[in-house]
Amino acid sequence: MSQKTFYVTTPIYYPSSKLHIGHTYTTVAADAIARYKRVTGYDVWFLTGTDEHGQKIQNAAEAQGMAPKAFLDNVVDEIKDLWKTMEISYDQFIRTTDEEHEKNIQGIFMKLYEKGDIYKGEYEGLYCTPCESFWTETQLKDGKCPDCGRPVQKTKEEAYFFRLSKYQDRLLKLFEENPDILEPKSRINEMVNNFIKPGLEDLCISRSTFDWGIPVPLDPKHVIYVWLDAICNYISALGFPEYNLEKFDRYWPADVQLVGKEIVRFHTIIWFSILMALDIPLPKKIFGHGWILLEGGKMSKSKGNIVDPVTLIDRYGVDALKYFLLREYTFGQDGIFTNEVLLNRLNADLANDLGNLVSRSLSMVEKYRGGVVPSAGTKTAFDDDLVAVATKAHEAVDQKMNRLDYSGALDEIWKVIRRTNKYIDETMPWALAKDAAKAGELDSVLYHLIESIRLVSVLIQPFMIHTSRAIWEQIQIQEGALTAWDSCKAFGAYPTGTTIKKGEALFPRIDIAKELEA
Ligand code: ME8
Repeated sequence: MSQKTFYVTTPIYYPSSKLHIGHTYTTVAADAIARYKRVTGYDVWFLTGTDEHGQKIQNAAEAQGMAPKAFLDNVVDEIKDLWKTMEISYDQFIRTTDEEHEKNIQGIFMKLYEKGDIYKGEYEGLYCTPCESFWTETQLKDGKCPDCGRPVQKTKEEAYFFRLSKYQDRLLKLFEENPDILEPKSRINEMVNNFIKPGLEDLCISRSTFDWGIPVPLDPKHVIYVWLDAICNYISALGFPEYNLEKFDRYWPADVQLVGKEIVRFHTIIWFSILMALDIPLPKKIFGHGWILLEGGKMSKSKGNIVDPVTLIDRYGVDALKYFLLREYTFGQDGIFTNEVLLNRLNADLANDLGNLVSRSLSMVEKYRGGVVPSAGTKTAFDDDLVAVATKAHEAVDQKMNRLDYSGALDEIWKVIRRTNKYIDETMPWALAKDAAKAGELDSVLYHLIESIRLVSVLIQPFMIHTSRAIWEQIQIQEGALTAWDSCKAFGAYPTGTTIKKGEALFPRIDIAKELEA
């Protein structure tokens, strides 16, 4: 039987400057689902990349006095370094300046043109460069771009258009018949009522007042509109329509495409219409997650109020940042970032719950059994409940992950961690150690602690692979059967007689008052 496939994508980010934690949020979420699907047996393709054409990038390069490509190479290297530091397990990093992508986009343009879905006309309207979006007078909010609130420029130029209006009825029908295609569901109403029902206008898909883009085939004084170029990356990366259709056939349609809520419009109305025009299947799901906001509003590079992931990683570690992003915020909703929220979450869940569990359990194995994990010995009154909680977690995690409820999935794992900590309080191994008659019970407690820790280390691997590996090193197991996802379904696989190797604290406690002063 051929292996099940899973294709997940992130938006391709603008490398106009450094990325902030908003971008890391989407990428960390994509990484977690990709890792989760891999450990549960799927052949995964995880695509990310950079959106490198358009006026905004050209302006950013000019502001630095650099040629666009040289400017981009530097920023893209930084982005790749960031993903490497964060152990982002992408399978492909697409740059829209890749030669293969440029050829594929021209191929897509020609297919749409030959179908009669592209025509030449004149564009007169308003343009928001930071969003690379076209607007009409009536769509503006207080005379400014309705998405970002910044000024728009009047543009008038000969241009090519895509017959978006032709797809209006099919889009309405699609959302009616297939509501699972866009989540959260509230975004469907927004698309239908705010954009589709009021009437879709044909989309301008070329620009001729600057030249940093992919030339329109047959008419190279025009460049292809950056959103058409960018949105098609998800199929061009798979080789559509020019190269390697084997890869396209294998992974398309995408299982889930993660995007921030502000670009759902592009990823449904425009993206779906283009796919309909190309006669290829639509992705199974677009998930438009919420924004991470600062107290003063949305993070934005131009406002300067960005939170730098590198600073957070340097101070607290990669897994702390990943955990925080996925645990703190409900994926479909907005949430506010503050240092207090971050530090309290790290101390409570990572230093206290997980870090302490590992460190005190391993200390007790060292102290009471010379570092050798005993076999389970004499059952205590609390063993059965611990085993029940620990072994049923994976099912709940599966359910939540399949709904992209990251926070819920982590909460299920933390139930095991908290239950295990409670087990220490209940069994009081320090008291058992004082009574020679209780040696069998102490053995049981120590074994149950280490086995519970193993289960937790397996369950957290989609989210915090670095920590999983650190735990595997400390409890001395190799990646393989003992770290396999299915090994969480039962208790007792940890090999007795193993000598553990206690290491440094996984998550040192943060002195919050001192940290906030710094
Ligand atoms: O829009 N909270 O690129 P971009 C949550 N190139 N997510 C955030 C965020 C925040 N505060 N800020 C950014 C573009 N993001 C286009 C995409 S795709 C064909 C082209 C994340 O660099 C979120 O995923 O502006 C958002 O949609 C994306 O970064 C925007 O990145």
